[in-house]
Amino acid sequence: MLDFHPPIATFGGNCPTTNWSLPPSFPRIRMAPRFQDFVEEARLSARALLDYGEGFFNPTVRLGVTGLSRAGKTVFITALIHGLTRGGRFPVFESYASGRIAQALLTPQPDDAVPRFDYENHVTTLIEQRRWPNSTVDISELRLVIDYQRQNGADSTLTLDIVDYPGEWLLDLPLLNKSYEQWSAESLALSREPLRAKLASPWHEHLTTLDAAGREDEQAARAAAKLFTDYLRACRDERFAMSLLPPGRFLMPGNLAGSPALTFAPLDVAADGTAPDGSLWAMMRRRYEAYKDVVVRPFFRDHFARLDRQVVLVDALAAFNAGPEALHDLEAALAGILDCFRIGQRTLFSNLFRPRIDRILFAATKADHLHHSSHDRLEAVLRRAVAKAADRAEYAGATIDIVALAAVRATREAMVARGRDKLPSLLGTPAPGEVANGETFDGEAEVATFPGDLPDDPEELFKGTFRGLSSAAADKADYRFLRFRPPKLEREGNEEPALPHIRLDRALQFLIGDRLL
Ligand SMILES: Nc1nc2c(ncn2[C@@H]2O[C@H](COP(=O)(O)OP(=O)(O)OP(=O)(O)O)[C@@H](O)[C@H]2O)c(=O)[nH]1
Ligand SMILES: [Mg+2]
Repeated sequence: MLDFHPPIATFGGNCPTTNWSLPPSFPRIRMAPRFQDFVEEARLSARALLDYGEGFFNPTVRLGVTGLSRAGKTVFITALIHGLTRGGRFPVFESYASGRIAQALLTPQPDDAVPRFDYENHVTTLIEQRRWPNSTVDISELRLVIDYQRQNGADSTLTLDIVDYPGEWLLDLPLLNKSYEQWSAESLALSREPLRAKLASPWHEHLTTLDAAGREDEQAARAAAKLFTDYLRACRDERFAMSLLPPGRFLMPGNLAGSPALTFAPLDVAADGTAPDGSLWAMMRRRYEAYKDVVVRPFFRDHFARLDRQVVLVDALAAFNAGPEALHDLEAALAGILDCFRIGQRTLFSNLFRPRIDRILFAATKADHLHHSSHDRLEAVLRRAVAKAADRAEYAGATIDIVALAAVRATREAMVARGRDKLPSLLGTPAPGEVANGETFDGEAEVATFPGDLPDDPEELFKGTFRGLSSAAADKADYRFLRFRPPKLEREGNEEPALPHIRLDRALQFLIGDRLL
C-alpha cells in the first residue's frame, strides 16, 4: 500500500564471467591482457605498498560502503558516524556496549584531492529538517579515529576511512573487463528484452539508420549517445527500477557532460569483430576506451581496489515495488559488481601487493518499511539474490554475513485495531506528496500503514509471479511502500538525540568488531 523511494539506478553490462539474462547462444569473450593492464597492476601494487606502510604504524580499516543508486549509502554513513561520535544505542556492538571505546573523533581525511563527506550538513538535514540527504553527485571521504581499550587492557587506536560515491559509478566497474564490441552486444541483447524494448524503441530506430563501418560522424555519435541515455534514464524510473545499465556517468555526468568520453553508444556489431579504420565503429570504440581510462580506472585504482572491508547495501524493496524484472535485474547487477571485488583472506603478500576484501556484509536497507516479523524474510530474499556471489567470496576465504537493517528508523511498530482484528502496523510520517488509497499526505500527519508480509519462501518472489508497478496500476501492485520522513526526535537538554536504527550495531560488530578486540 505504499509508494516507495526514488528507484535504484540502471545499467547494462557485467564482468564476462557473470551469467545473467543474455541468450544462451551469446558469445562470452574474455579479453586478452593488454600492456596497459600490466601497468595498471603495477600502479595498484604501488598504491597498496603505500597504504600498507601507513597502516603498519596506524591500524586502519578502509570501509567501502557500496550500493547501487538510492540504496541508502549516504544515510548509512551519516548514521554510523553519528552513532559512534554522539552516543548511539549499539547493544550488539560489543566494544562499544562494554565501554571499551573511549571516543570516536572525526579527523582530517587522508586524500587531499577528495572532497570531505558533508557529515554535519547531512546530520542537520536528517535531524533538524527531517529530510533525507540529496543524491550524491561526487566522491567524498571521511576519517574517524576510534580510541579504545583492548581486551588485554592496553590503549589502542583504530582508524576508519569511509568513502561515499554516487551509486551509478559502481555500475561501471564491470566494463573494465569488456571490449567495446562485447559491451555493445550485451547492451543490445538486454535492451531487446520485452520490458526494456518498449523504452529503447527510439534508440533502436536510430540504430537502424547507422552504418557502423561507414565514416566516423560526430552528429550521429551525439544523437546515438543522447537516445541511449534517454533509454537508460527511462529504465531507472521508479516504475521499472532497473539496475543493469552502464555507463554510470551517462546518468550522472558531472563535469564530463558533453565531452567525447561520454559521447558514444552501443552499435550493432559482432562481439568478436574488428572496427575498420576511420569508421563510426572505430570512433565509438575509441571513446568507450577513453571513458574507461579517464573515468573508470582511476575510480577503481584510487578507491575501490584499496578497500579492505565492504558493506553492500541493497534496496530490495524498490525492486519489489517495481516488479519481477527489477528483482532479476538487481540480482544480475549485484553479480556483475561483486565479480569486480578483490576478495580473499588477507596475507602479508596480499596486503603488500594486492589488497583484498576479507569481510563482506550484504545488507538489505530500509527494513523499517516492514514489520519486524518480515525481517527474516527480507534477509532470506537477499541471501537468495547474492547466493552465487557469496558462495564464491566464501570460497576465496572472505567472511560473509547478511542482515536486514535500517540505518535510520523512520517508523514505529504498533498493533492497530481494524474492526475486530488487531493488525501489526507501522506508524510514520509519509513524505509530503506521497499518495495512498487516494489520499495525498502533507508531510506533517502521522499515519498507520499495514505493509503486508513478504512470502515465507523467497523463491515465490524469484518465480516472477508478483505484480509490480511496471505492469500494474499502483493500487493493484502487490507491494507498495510509502516514503516516510526521517523520525521526529526529542531532545534531552542540549544533547543531540541518538538516531533510532535497526541492526546498525550488528553491522558494526561484523565490520569492525574483530579489529577492536
Ligand atoms: N526509511 C528509511 N529510508 C531510508 C533509509 N536509508 C535511506 N532511505 C531512503 O533512501 C533514499 C536514498 O538514500 P541515500 O542514502 O541517499 O542513498 P545513496 O545510496 O547514497 O544514493 P545515491 O547517492 O543516489 O547513490 C533516501 O532519500 C531515503 O528516502 C533508512 O534507513 N530508512
Ligand atoms: Mg549518496
